[in-house]
Amino acid sequence: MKGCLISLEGGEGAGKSTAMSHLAARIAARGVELVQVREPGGTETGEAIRRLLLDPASTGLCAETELLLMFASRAQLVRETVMPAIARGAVVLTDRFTDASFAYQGGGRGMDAGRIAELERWVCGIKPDLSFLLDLPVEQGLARARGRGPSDRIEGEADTFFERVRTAYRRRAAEEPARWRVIDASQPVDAVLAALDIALDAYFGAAR
Ligand code: Z5A
Repeated sequence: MKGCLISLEGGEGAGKSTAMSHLAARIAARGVELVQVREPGGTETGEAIRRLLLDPASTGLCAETELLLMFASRAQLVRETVMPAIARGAVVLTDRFTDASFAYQGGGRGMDAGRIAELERWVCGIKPDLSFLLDLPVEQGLARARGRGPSDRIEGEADTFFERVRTAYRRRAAEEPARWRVIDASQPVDAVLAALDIALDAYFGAAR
């Protein structure tokens, strides 16, 4: 099988942590090389950028700086890890990718989508082959996420910010239905994982 990039996206409290572990186990069980990464982060440089981005003490970051730091982390990850792994035939599973910039910085912060698309072409150069969107009402997701402990800098945003993030994610999924699988993340965990299995099996079945 050819190497590929699979991304997992969703708003706050969507259940990405559980879904990531499950997807990783299912992919590895197919006997392929699995490379698991996260954004922002995933490299030494990227993890340093992540700390800066998520630290609630980073109060003065303007939207442009936030966007460029997301792409700085991504540039490093793509060159250091993602491209080499795909080239040797691995499946790369990432916890968020460029769609998160369209959703959070584009939808949430109101930054121009055309500018983000330019960065995507220039800095990144690749798109996921398959993207999962764990979708659920913002209120339900925030109730789950806020039960987890102190918020990071972005989690501390207002509910209206996360409504815009959700709208942007859903719009992207509707615009590219061949790439996206939208999963109803308001369901019990078992039902979410079963829906992921069906979509993943169908993808690998078709790619074989
Ligand atoms: N960001 C950005 O702005 N721009 C970008 O380009 C990129 C990222 C790449 C990264 O934070 C932040 O960076 C993120 C977007 C922004 N901002 N925020 N806010 P992160 O990676 O540390 O965190 P996260 O991505 O927001 O979420 P997470 O912690 O990895 O996962 P989650 O989906 O929010 O939730 P969870 O921890 O998996 O689950 C939350 C709780 O719900 C937990 O107690 C679970 O047990 C429970 N849960 C999970 N599933 C269920 C179901 N089905 N039913 C009931 N309860 C459940």
